[in-house]
Amino acid sequence: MDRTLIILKPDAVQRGLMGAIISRFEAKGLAVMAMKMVKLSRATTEAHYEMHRERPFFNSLVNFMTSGPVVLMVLEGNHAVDVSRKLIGATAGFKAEPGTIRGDFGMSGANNLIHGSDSNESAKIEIDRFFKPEEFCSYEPALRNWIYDMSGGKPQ
Ligand code: IDP
Ligand code: MG
Repeated sequence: MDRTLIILKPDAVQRGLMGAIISRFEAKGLAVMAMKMVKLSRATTEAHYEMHRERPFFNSLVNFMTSGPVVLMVLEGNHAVDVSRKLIGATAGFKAEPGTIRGDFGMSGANNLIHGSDSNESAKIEIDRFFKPEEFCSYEPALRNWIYDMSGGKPQ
């Protein structure tokens, strides 16, 4: 199964949207394998958004991401990265399609509620950045055999 790193940003926490957002991933069939609420340090946030360092919004992005608690989650499922990015929607709330998380809950291109890894490679780096191995709960999600056809040994 594939994994992705999700961050519920400070606006999602402050606006009371944690439950509504997490519900969408659960209902879709992605399994929560690790989750915690933390306040990010500037250093960790800068590393996470290093590819945007030269962009004009970099400083305000780091200020925003460190302005309050966030919720970090690791989601697991077949094609977890692509499926999550589709549920999340386009970067700016005013452009994101209705039905997506950003399209339904936000207006802003900066305060856009949620981060999701954009490839399997970045998911691995981001999961290792934010979670220690012992923070994962080892369990077999009970609904897996109903969410997927597992008769061939791998999810279909
Ligand atoms: P993504 O989160 O959809 O992958 P990226 O382009 O990787 O979008 O940008 C990272 C984050 O930086 C966005 O989620 C958003 O919070 C912020 N951001 C992106 N573009 C802008 C902008 O034009 N103005 C202000 N903030 C932006
Ligand atoms: Mg991105």
